[in-house]
Amino acid sequence: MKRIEILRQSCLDKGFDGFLVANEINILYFSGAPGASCLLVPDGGESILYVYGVNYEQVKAEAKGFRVELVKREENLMAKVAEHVRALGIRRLAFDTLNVESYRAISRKLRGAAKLKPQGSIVWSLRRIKDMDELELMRRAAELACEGMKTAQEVLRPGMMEYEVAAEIEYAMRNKGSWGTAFETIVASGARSAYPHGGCVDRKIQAGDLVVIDIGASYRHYRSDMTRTFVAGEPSSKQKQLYELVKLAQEKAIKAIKPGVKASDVDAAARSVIEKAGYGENFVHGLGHGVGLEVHEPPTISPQSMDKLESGNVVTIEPGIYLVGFGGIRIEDMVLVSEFNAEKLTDDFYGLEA
Ligand SMILES: [Mn+2]
Repeated sequence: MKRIEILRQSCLDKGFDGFLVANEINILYFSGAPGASCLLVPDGGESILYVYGVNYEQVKAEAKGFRVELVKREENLMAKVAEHVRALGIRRLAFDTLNVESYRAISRKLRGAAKLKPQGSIVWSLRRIKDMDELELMRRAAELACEGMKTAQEVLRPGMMEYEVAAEIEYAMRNKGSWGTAFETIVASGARSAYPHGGCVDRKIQAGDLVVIDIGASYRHYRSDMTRTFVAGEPSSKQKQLYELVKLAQEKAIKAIKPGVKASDVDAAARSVIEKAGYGENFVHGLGHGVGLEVHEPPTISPQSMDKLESGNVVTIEPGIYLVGFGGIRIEDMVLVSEFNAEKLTDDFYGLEA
């Protein structure tokens, strides 16, 4: 399997002869199947997936090209892994993340046979660059979010409850093939739209309300993330003016994207537009984040970010302005950083008026 081979090469380059993958999303990334509890990748030969009984048959059916080890209820997972590390002669074992308990358990069982070192960045250097297979799934997840958003625009009207709008969105995404939502759907209306994580409650949407809708689909474990802001009814001139400002900030940021650019510079491209208009204090979050198997993953696009954008990154660009008591406006698209430009994976449509 290609990803495993890249991991092996990265290990070799850094002087490791084995990698223990313990984070469940990382295991999914390498094995293609959810449900295993650990993945041991030696420098040659078969990689081993460790699976408890509850997921054993599913992993055996879905993960191709692995040795699948059943972990029995009375067995200790880390003791079993340590036994194999010793048997395979692994001396320098890198790992992604282990909780304190697991780290202590495996160290105790290894009794010095192998040195353990955290190297989560090796996995992230792979996961942040999406391969062709991943991009296909991410495009699909993005399309499904667009389907949900189109539905939101069609159904939204004063008098609806926030949860009713969410139900229509989720039904539409599911009905088109989404495996689930990428996260809890946000439909935040009126003054609640000023809360970036306003969720979705039993509030009746009023005429003239700003409604921030932040949704994501999931397709074959890949996620999408997209936000639009609507007004139920006629938008006011202040609502329109703020909307145009956020839209301009997003456009400036997307134009600033190219391989090698500092993520903090992309953030600044959007933030400066909002600051100049006097709303700098009201843009209360970073500009964006990577998306993939998780809805928030590296790279991070914020003023403090040390990341650089690279070809193959999929990131969100989501400026916002939030005025307590008045409401909020956010526009979020998923963007693929490619060799020459930034490609939007979510549809290029805007809908202030519902
Ligand atoms: Mn987001």
